Amino acid sequence: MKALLILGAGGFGQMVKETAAMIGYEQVVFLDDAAKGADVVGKCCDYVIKHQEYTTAVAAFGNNRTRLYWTDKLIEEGYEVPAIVHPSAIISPSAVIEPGCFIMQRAVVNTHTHIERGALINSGAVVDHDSVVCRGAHVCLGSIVKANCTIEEGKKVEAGEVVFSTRRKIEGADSRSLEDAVYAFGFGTQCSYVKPFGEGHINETYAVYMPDENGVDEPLYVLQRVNINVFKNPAEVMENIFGVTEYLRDVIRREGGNLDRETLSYIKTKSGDTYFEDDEGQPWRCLNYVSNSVCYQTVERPEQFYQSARSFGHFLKQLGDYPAESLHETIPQFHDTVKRFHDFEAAVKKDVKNRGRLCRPETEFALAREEDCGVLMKQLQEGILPLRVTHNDTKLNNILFDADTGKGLCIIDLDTIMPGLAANDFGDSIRFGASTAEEDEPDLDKVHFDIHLYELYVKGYLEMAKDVLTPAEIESLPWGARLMTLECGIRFLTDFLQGDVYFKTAYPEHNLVRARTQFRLVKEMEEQFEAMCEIIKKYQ
Ligand code: GN1
Ligand code: MG
Repeated sequence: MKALLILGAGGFGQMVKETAAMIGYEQVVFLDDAAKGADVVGKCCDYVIKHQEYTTAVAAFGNNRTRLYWTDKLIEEGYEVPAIVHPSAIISPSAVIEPGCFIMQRAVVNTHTHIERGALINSGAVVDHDSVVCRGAHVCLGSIVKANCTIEEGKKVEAGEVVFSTRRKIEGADSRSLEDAVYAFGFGTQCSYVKPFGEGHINETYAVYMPDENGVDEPLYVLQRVNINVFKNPAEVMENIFGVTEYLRDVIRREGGNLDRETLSYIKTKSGDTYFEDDEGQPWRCLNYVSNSVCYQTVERPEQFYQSARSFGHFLKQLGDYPAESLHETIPQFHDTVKRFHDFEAAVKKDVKNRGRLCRPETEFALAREEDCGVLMKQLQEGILPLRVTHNDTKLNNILFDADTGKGLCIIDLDTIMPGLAANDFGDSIRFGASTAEEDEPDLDKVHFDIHLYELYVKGYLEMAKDVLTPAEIESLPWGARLMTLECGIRFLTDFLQGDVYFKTAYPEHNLVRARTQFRLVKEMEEQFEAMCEIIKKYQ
């Protein structure tokens, strides 16, 4: 006969007795120091001697400390101490229920919860997923313990009370905004730490580390605070990005490619928004970290540059049929070189920081090239060049390479995807990658335009994009290189004059140093322009 010895014959003990009968105990008796009755077979201290008669016992006291004390005594004595679960309670198969617990009528114990020994989940209470109810705690009638909570040992959650999870401190999340963002995207419980990541000049980027199946911390997501000085309408930026990346997924699926690695994949907040706005009104977004990939600041091996050309050419092709008119212009007139020139002129005139005197030769260099600035804009206005879906920031460091194969893998930094000129995307790649030095190399003797790298890029780019581009577009490519480099130099110099309000800088002349490298490249491209055009013809 299945028998149960219950310590405590008070009101709660009686509830446990009824429940025990419902779950198959044929004989139920009590030990109690005060209560009398036919089913009270002794005092609590008789539990040792009663072990000869009964093998199974529980401690059913409403008082938390007493219940836990006697539960431990029974376990120590060698009793089998079951958890008593009412048949109407709903327990997730993944929940862990330790010995000596009581889960009463219509309680709900949800996924991945842990109910430690001697805890009591009373009638109608809910313990939501991933919560822990520690030893001897009592979750009272009709109360709610929300997801990811910990109810401390011996604590009582009052009837009808609602418990919200408290946050744990996340290493590396030094600002409130970053911590809020980690929680907004639902990483609060699993995140091990966050760490600054990437080399962009505009946004603030962090990698989010979490344990993998083996418990080793790996970067799994990327969190980015979008710079609203630059991107005034983050909702539109994100609409573009979701539209394009989801479209690319379909293209990659059709191509038989790897959906997780060949395009970025963005994640919505827990409330389903494309980005999270922190208390300061700053937008945060989240994307998948592309594993086993590398990013280069300069061309280390020519092959890399060739691969990047193929990737950007391929990107243009993949988005060939994307409805360009559905894209928002996230930064109006972004590569309108004529407008950039006028902004520069205005900055020279105002000279708000009195820095004009520090950059006379550079200013002269730019002012002498007003006419050049209009070359491609004019062809666009005349309908000679078409608008396409372009990336508009095709630096080498906006591509991830596969760490094993060295092949171009994934185009990143999609904030400026807008309708634009193919020549500008081509040109921006040349500006950054066909240089022998980094964008901010202070020693100009090291900065040269490398026409061999240029040729390699032309080859790779046209291999992929030749059939899509019109003859006029192909012919416009060398101008794209000159003008994107000139434009970028003008932008750096403008920002220098305005007091470094746009690009992130590490020291006061940083933008001036950057402008100088760009103008050095422009000068060398001008000197070799004929050869640049000949190379295009060779691969056309
Ligand atoms: C900026 O964010 P990042 O570093 O990839 C800039 C580009 C410039 C580039 C110069 C939105 O790109 O236009 O060419 O710096 N992006 C924006 O390195 O202005
Ligand atoms: Mg970037």
